Amino acid sequence: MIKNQTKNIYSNKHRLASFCKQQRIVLLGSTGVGKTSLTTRWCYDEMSDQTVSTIFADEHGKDVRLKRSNVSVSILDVSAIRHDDDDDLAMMTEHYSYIRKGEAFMCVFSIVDSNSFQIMDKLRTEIIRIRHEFDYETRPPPMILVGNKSDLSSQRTISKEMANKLADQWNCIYVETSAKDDHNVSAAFKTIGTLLYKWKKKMLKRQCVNWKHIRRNDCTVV
Ligand SMILES: Nc1nc2c(ncn2[C@@H]2O[C@H](COP(=O)(O)OP(=O)(O)OP(=O)(O)O)[C@@H](O)[C@H]2O)c(=O)[nH]1
Ligand SMILES: [Mg+2]
Repeated sequence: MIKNQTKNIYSNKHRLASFCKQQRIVLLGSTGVGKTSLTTRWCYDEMSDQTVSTIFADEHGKDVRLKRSNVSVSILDVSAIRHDDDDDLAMMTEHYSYIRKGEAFMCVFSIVDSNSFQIMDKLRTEIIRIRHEFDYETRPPPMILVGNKSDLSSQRTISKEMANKLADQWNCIYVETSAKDDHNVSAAFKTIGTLLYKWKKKMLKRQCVNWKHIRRNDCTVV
């Protein structure tokens, strides 16, 4: 029986190790901020000038090297989150399920669209609330703030200072990107991927401490 328990412990350990090598990153934000463009730029080095709003969500994948490991990243490019007349988030049922599916989040706004920036704080609060309801995790999930369309900086309405201030309040990183010029796009995905990788490793470590405890208890029984 003890042999079986030890076997289970090792197979769980193996499962969790592979769990670290699979990631699901979700992009969220208002319409037209460039969520799809960032995704296609990073995954396929392509970007379209046409505006075609995403319906529900599209999933894309890419294999990357992170922290000397091969990691398979799945990206969920989600349809726009709208705000209602009272400036609250008007989220659809699907958005809740995408947030439950996600492990790390890129909150994207456009530096030339103040409204898209205005919803960021409410969006983060919702993500944390939904994740907490889903898995009782008290820590906020890995998240970064992304200001896209940096190539249009002459028309910017959101300054770097404003965005950095919000990121400081969230205790997270702010990255300014341009899907059009391929500026900082890889950096943004690498940043969120690394955060998630470390986050999962920490989780794995916590789990290992529990296993050691179980194993010690097994020995006492013997
Ligand atoms: N100048 C500039 N335009 C961009 C950039 N990224 C996206 N766009 C343009 O902005 C428009 C909207 O881009 P999308 O990627 O479709 O935006 P989205 O956030 O996916 O929009 P929804 O699917 O409606 O939520 C398109 O016309 C893009 O060509 C950028 O970095 N710079
Ligand atoms: Mg889209």
